[in-house]
Amino acid sequence: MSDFLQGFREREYQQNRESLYETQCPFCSMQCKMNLHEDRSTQKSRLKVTPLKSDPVSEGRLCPKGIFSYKHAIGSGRLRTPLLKVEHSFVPVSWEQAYHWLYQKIASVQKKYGKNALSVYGSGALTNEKAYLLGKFSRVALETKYIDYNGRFCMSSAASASNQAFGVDRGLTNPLSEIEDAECIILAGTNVAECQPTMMPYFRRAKANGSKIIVIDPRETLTSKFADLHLKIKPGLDSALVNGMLKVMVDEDYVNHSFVQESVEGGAELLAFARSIDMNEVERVTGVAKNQIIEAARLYGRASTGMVFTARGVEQHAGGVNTVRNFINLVLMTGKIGKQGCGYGTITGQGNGQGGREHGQKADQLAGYRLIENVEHRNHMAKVWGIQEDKIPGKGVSAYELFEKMLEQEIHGMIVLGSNPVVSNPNTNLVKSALGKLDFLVVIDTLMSETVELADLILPGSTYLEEEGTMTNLEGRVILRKAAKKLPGEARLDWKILCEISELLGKGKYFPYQTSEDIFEELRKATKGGIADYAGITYNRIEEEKGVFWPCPSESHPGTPRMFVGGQFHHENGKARVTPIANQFPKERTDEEFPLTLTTGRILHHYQTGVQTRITSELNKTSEPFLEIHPTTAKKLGLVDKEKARICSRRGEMILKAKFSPGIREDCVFVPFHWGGKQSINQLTLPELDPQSKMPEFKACAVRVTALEAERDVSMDGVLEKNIERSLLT
Ligand SMILES: Nc1nc2c(c(=O)[nH]1)N[C@H]1C(S)=C(S)[C@@H](COP(=O)(O)OP(=O)(O)OC[C@H]3O[C@@H](n4cnc5c(=O)[nH]c(N)nc54)[C@H](O)[C@@H]3O)O[C@H]1N2
Ligand SMILES: Nc1nc2c(c(=O)[nH]1)N[C@H]1C(S)=C(S)[C@@H](COP(=O)(O)OP(=O)(O)OC[C@H]3O[C@@H](n4cnc5c(=O)[nH]c(N)nc54)[C@H](O)[C@@H]3O)O[C@H]1N2
Ligand code: SF4
Ligand SMILES: [Mo]
Repeated sequence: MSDFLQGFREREYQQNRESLYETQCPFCSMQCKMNLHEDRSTQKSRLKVTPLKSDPVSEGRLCPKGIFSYKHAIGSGRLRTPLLKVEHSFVPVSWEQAYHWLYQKIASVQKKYGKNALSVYGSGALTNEKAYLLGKFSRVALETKYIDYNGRFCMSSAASASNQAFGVDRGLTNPLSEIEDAECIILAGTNVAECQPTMMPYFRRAKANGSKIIVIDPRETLTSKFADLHLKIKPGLDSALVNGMLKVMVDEDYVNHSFVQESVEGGAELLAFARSIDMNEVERVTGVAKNQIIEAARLYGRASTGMVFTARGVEQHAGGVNTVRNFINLVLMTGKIGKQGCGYGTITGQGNGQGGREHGQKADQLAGYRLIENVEHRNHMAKVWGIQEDKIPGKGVSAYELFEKMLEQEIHGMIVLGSNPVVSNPNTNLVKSALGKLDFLVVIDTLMSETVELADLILPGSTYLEEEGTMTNLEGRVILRKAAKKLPGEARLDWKILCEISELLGKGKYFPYQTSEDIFEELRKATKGGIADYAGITYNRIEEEKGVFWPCPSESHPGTPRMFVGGQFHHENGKARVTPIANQFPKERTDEEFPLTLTTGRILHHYQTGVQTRITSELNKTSEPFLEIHPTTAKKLGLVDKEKARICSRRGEMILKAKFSPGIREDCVFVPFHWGGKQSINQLTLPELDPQSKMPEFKACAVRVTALEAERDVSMDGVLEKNIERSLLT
C-alpha cells in the first residue's frame, strides 16, 4: 500500500467510519488469524475479512470458509433471545424466566433420580477457558459424572495411541515450519487440501525441496492429486498396509537399531512380528499392489528425515487406536522423531480440537490431561477447585454411550454446548429417540440446528467474534483470540451462562470470574504439573510471542515447539513403546445384500454438520449432498450420473444424487456428512466403538446402492417377503 493510501486509511479509521479488529477463523485447527474490517460509512455497516500477514501459522492465507466465516455470526439466523418450547413451538422468554424454568427442571430431575441423572455434552470448538469451565461446571455445579464431547468422534483414537506410545498426546510433535525439512511425508487418511487448506503450502515447500509425498486414501482427493504415490486402500485396512511396510523395513533394514535400543521398548517383539508378515496376504486384504507398498516403505525408510501424519480416515474406525499405533510403530522403528523434520502428527480437526481434549470435557479426564480415576490427580484438582476430593464424581461414559444411557433411563436431562449431536453421531435414529426420552434438553448455541430444534430451552450464546479466549492449534501452539464485536440482542457469553447457572444452583462461589483471563489463570494452576502443562503461559506472553507451545511449566520456560528431543519420551522410563498390531478389519463385512463399503468425510466448502456453512450462500451454493461412486460400479447398478440413487445400510436408507468419479475404488462409496435430516449420512453409519477410545466406525460400513427404478422392485420384493414372513409368524 502506498504511503498516501496508508495515511488515508488511518484517517478513515480515526474518523471512526471504519473499524479494524484482529480475530481468527472459527473453523478448523489451523486457526488462521484475520482482520475484520467494519465500514460504517453507509447506513448499513459492511464487513470484510482479510488475512493477517504476520500470522506465523497461516502465513497470511485464508481459505474460502475463513473468508466467509463472519457471515453466520452476524446474519439474521443468530439466536438473540432465550426460547422456551411451549406446546411444540418456541416462545421468547427473558433470561430470568429461562433460568427459573431451568432451575425447576434441574432440581426435579436431581430429586427424582439423583445427581448423575444429568449430563453435559461439550465441543472441540470451545476455547480452552470454556472447555475447562464446562468440565468444572459438570463436576462442581451439577455434580454429575456424565460429561463428554464431540471430540470423542474426532481425535480420541489418535489421542489414545499417542498416550500409549509416547506417554503424551500432542497433535503434531513438530511445528508446521519443519514440514519443509522432511524428505518423505506420509499423509494417511487426511485430506489436507480440503480440510486444512492453508496448510498445503507447507507441503508444497517440502515438495519443492525434493520431498516425496505418499497419500493413503481409498479415493482421489485434492490432496492425493498432489502426491508422488497414492495408495488406494480398502477402507479400514491401514493397519495391514503398515504391517506390509514394516516387513519391508525389516527385510531391507531401514530400522534405526541404535535409536530403538536406546529409546524404544518392545522393539525386538515388533521386529520378530514384522518378519512373519506375508506380503501377498497384505496385498490381498488391503487391495493395494505389493510393489506400491514396497515403494512406499523404501521412500520412507531410505529418507534421512520424514514425517507421518494421520487423520480421521485411519482414526475413525473401531480399530482406530491400533491402526494409529501401527503408524507410530513405523515412526519409532526408523527413529524419525524428535529431530528437525522428523515426527508424527495427528492432524487436529476442530478449531480447538487439541485444547478441547486436554482440560476436562472427556468422561475420564480432568484439566491438564489429568485422569479422574487417579487419586493424586483428583487431589490436585480438588485443591484448585476448593472442594473435597471425594466430591469429584468418577468416570462417566463416552459421547455416543450418553445417548444409550438415556434409552436405559439412566440419564434424564442434558445440556449441550457447541455441538449438533443429532447429525454428528453415528446411527442418529437412536440418538433422536434417546433425546425424545429426556425430561429436558437445553442447548446453548448461536444458530438453529437439528439439535437446537429438539431442545426444550434454547440459550443464545456467543460466537468467536464476541468472545475472548485461547485456542490450541494443531501444532500445540496456544493462541489468543480477542473479542471483536458486541453480542447481538439478548445473547450472552457462553462462559457467563455457565457461571450464572452455577450461581442458580448455589455454587456461585466456585465460579467467581470477571473475565475469560480469570478462567485462564485458574486453568494455569489446574494444569500445573500435568501432562498438558500450561502453567507458564499467560495472555501477555501469547501476544508477545505469537503463541506459546505446551508443555510450558513456568513463565521462564520457552515452551516446547518440538517434542521428544534426544529421544526422551514421557513414560516414566523415558522410552517410547512399540507393539505388534494384528491386522484390523472393518466390523461390518460386506456381503451379497450389502456389497459396498461406505466411507464418509468432508468437502472444502462445508464445515461439519453444516450448521455454520449451510446458511452462508457463498459457501452453500457450490455444493449439495452427493454419493461418490466409481462409474464401473455405478453402471453395473444401472445408475445415471447426477441422478438420484438409493443407499441403504442395516440401520437406515436415504436418497442421494450419484456423482460418478473414476478416482474412487470400485468397491467403495463416499458421502460427506455436512447435511441433516433426510440428507444425513449418519442415519446409515455403524455405532461400533473402538474398545479403547470409544471412537465410532464412521469410516466403514456395508451398504447397498440401487437405482431408484430398480430399487422400487427390490424393496417391494422385500416388503412382500417381510409380509409373508410376518403372516407365517402370526
Ligand atoms: N472443509 C472442511 N474442513 C474441515 C472440517 C470440515 O467439516 N470441512 N472439519 C474439521 C474437523 S473437525 C476434522 S476432524 C478434520 C478432518 O479432516 P480429515 O480427516 O482430513 O477429513 P475426512 O474427509 O473426514 O477424512 C479424510 C480422508 O480419509 C479418507 N478415508 C476414508 N476411509 C479411509 C480409510 O479407511 N483409510 C484411509 N487411509 N483413508 C480413508 C477419505 O476418503 C478422506 O479423503 O477436518 C477439519 N477441517
Ligand atoms: N459420518 C461422519 N460423522 C462424523 C464425522 C465423519 O467424518 N463422518 N466426523 C466427526 C467429527 S471429527 C466431528 S469433530 C463431529 C462434529 O460434530 P458437531 O460438533 O456436532 O458439528 P458442528 O457442525 O461443528 O456443530 C457445532 C454446533 O455448535 C455451535 N457452536 C460452535 N461454536 C460454538 C461456540 O463457541 N458457542 C456456542 N454456544 N455454540 C457454538 C454451532 O453453531 C453448531 O450448532 O462430527 C463427527 N461426525
Ligand atoms: S477453515 Fe481452517 S484453513 Fe480455512 S481459514 Fe479457517 S482456519 Fe484457516
Ligand atoms: Mo473433528
